[in-house]
Amino acid sequence: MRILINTLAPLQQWFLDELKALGETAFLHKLPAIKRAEFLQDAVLMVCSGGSRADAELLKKMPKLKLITVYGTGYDGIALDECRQRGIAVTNTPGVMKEDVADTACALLLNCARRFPQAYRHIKSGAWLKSSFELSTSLHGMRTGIAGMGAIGKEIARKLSLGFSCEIAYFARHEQKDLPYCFFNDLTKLASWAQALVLILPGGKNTFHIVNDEVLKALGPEGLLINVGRGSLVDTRALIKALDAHTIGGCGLDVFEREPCMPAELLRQERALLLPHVGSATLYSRDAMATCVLENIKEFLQNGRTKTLVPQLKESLQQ
Ligand code: 8YV
Repeated sequence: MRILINTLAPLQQWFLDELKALGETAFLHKLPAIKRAEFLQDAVLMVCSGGSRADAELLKKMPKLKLITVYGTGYDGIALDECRQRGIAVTNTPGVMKEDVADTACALLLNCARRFPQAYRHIKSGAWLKSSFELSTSLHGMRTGIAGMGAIGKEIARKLSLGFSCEIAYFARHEQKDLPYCFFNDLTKLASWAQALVLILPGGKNTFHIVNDEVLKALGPEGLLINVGRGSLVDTRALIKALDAHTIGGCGLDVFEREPCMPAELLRQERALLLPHVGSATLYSRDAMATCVLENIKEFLQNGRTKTLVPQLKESLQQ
């Protein structure tokens, strides 16, 4: 059996060994042109990562494909309509990375509010010999809006409310009545209320550039924007304009529109704290994700079912 590995993300060796024990594996980006068409023709399984693209054009070259397992939470790069039409199962790894991604969001927010990276540079540059570092903003008690209230969004809310006594409100497709937080069905209104806006919405056409000039203006000149969801959620040009004009207080970003590339204006922006998509990049989370991928593959091979089928395919695949 042939397994296509469609990711640039570093995979643990034990994970790769387990995949190799299941069949012949090949990385899409390493396949030589002479072998590519044949391998795609034969591949039955595909392992993707959260940021992988598996569009209809690629899937049409894979007539034997039966299962796509995503080594990650997001699957906005997968052509679900094509999968639904052909009965291709798609699984992801929901919830297994929630603690680490939530910790990343909290760390970005704490560092942006208290300006610890700038304070560190103040020492390193010798400036502390001449002056004290400026006063910053407390995270404690901060009005924090969370856009996206899935497993990770809930974990962010829990950590910020319990750990930093933040006042939490949220924006999502639907209100979740069991949550102890105020619900906003309008992101701009949430941004107006909030001192900080944390993004953990899924990517895709429905959320593309959902944070635009209007939302950034509503967040305001002291407002902080944190993004640990998808780079596509934010209109990057609008964000750069707001940072340069000081119409937003700062941002902490772990995801970007065209990873690993990004605009030079963002790189040199003193009030932008940037991380290279490391939210789930821990041994704990990545081992849990790999285990979930393998459980789905083995379950599928044994009885044609999966453990974590994405919700959009549950009806068509009747699982
Ligand atoms: C992935 C991500 O872990 O889970 C997601 O959707 O974007 C990341 O946290 C990364 O893409 C590796 O697969």
